[in-house]
Amino acid sequence: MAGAATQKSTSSRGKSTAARSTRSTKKSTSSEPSVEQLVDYYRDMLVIRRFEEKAGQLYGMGLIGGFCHLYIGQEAVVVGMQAAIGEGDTVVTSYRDHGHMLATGMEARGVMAELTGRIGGYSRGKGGSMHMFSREKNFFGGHGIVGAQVPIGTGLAFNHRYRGSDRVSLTYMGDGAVNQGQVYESFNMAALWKLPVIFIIENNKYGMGTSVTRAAAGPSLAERGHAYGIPGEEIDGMSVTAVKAAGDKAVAYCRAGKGPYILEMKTYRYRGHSMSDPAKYRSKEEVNKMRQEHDPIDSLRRVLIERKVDEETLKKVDREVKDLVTDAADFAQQSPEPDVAELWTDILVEA
Ligand SMILES: Cc1ncc(C[n+]2csc(CCOP(=O)(O)OP(=O)(O)O)c2C)c(N)n1
Ligand SMILES: [Mg+2]
Repeated sequence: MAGAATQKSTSSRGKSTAARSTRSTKKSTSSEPSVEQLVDYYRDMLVIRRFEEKAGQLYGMGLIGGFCHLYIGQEAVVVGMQAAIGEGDTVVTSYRDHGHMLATGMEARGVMAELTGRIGGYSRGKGGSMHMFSREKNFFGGHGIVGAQVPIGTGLAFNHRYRGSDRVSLTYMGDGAVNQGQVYESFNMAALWKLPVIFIIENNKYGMGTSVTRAAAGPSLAERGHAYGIPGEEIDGMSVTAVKAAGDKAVAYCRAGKGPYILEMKTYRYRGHSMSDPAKYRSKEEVNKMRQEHDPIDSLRRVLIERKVDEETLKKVDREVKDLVTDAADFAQQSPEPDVAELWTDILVEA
């Protein structure tokens, strides 16, 4: 994903700009990130932030229909975790999935065109915000049923183990999803068979309008695997470097054949649950305090300046990201809607 904005793509979805795939092909190392890597993380988080802001605008203009769950505020989680994995590792998540797709290197054009229901989208305009996939980037969705992706991620880990590879499955879920029964069936099987799956709980403090403190028993979601012998850790999910370090450790554990790992990422979503959210369950002050004191992008920008990255370099990144997102939005609006005949395609695969 690094260097995204300056690369050229030759796929049908993004012929000119949006190939954002170098990150997923890079071998990650467990050492401290270099300044160059930190700039990559900054860029990658900014791509997600600006993409989501644009998606919010297009939704407001009536160009996106149906559900649309923005990831603004949570960017450090996917960017840090993606930096900890390599070629062939798989990713699956819920409906709050735009950031995950961009982080795996899927093209901004194809994601935005899917949001707007156009033929240039990853599901040819038929899946929308919650239902996109990329075998090429090992992204397995995009799932609207809360918790349903967790058995799928466990199955992907089973596949890695069955084929004798050392690949890992990143399986993301929310703080609300972690109360689902199927999550514990998955924990049991994953621990029993020592499957290489990292269960990443994105604790953004709310499941729709319900605070995690009103919905979840027990002291910590990270400890939810305790009964199965699955190690778990609470991580500062607003710090990309903390996420990367935790990801490195969990990936090494899984690759060594020791079984699953749980990472509870303490994070926060700035926008509503979806686009229609009265936001009566939390105060503006709470949101503003998070943005001002813990924003993952602003904090990394400060670190970069301390590390002597000059303002001009960062401004250049900002401009490149803006151009990438503008290009994606233009592409999405120019791409035609799917033909009616498309209703009969992609329904059944005969193997
Ligand atoms: C099985 C099921 N129950 C309820 C819903 C409705 N629903 C959609 S999102 C959501 C909240 C989930 O919250 P969380 O897991 O914390 O994820 P977040 O939205 O915060 O990313 C609910 C209850 C659903 N989609 N599926
Ligand atoms: Mg939540």
